[in-house]
Amino acid sequence: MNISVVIPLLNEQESLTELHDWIAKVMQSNRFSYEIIFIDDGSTDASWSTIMQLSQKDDNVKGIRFLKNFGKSQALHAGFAKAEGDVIITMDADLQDNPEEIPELYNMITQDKFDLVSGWKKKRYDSVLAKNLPSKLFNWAARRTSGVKLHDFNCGLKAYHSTVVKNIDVNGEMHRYIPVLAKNAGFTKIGEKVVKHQARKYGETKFGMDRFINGFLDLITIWFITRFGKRPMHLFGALGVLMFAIGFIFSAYLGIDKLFINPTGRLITERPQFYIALTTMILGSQFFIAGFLGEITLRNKRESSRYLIKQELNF
Ligand SMILES: Nc1nc2c(ncn2[C@@H]2O[C@H](COP(=O)(O)OP(=O)(O)O)[C@@H](O)[C@H]2O)c(=O)[nH]1
Ligand SMILES: [Mg+2]
Repeated sequence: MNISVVIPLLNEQESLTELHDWIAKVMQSNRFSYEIIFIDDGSTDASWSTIMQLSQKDDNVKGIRFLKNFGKSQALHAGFAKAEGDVIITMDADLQDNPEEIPELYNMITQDKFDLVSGWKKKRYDSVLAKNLPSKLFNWAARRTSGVKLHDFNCGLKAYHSTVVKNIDVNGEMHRYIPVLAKNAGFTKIGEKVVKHQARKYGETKFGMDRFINGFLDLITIWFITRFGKRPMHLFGALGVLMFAIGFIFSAYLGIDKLFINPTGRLITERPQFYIALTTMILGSQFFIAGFLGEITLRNKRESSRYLIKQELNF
């Protein structure tokens, strides 16, 4: 199969039929073999019954329905696990992403050998204050911390080689950072394509300002995991040793001073150095323990998730 279109959605009943017909038209005129996987993430409107109707009419339509709302990342994960195409395309269900982009994206993956191509909504049709400005800031921060040079991390329209989606683990709220996850897993040929964007036709946006706060927190997590996820002791151990050393120097100074230089001076507990020594030594040992625990947790992880094999010969 050429293409799997993976569409996570929440309460998009008005858009689904139109979206399906549009995708089907593009696929047929390009003679692609394809499937469309709708993942209904606990919609409370008629989205699921629409998907059922579509799947009765059209064998290429597949549906996954979650018991309740688990979030976009989980929906993508479920879709990726089931996808059978050589190229996986993700897109939003709200008709803001344009299916006409699919053939070009497909060529970029199959002919230009990109691992991943991300859409870039260069000209956006969303509100400036609520979406465009925060989004610029967000993308700038994401570029700086992750080293992945994309203009638009959040774009729902993306294309992947199937090995990419089968080998990355999208969880939590990490759907915004799939390119970063892919890069960390060793898929470095990451491209970008300017895509057409439409204003939302039906319904309303499901993501408010809180996405930017959560997004930034996720960014810190992903930065940390990228830098130290495989070697927590290098961060915590170093911090621990540094702290402990500071504390130790202060204690040594206090001890020598009290014993040999100035035995009749102030009580040790009355001196600020004592408290510095106390806190830094306690903090230092705790950092050290955090590093150890991190390392032990890592050792217990499943083997398969620690590295990915690109090729094997003669097995
Ligand atoms: N699976 C899943 N999809 C969601 C959820 N929230 C929004 N979506 C889908 O994600 C896509 C983008 O959402 P939208 O509200 O249009 O975000 P915007 O375009 O950034 O304003 C749409 O297809 C939504 O149906 C969710 O909680 N779970
Ligand atoms: Mg939208």
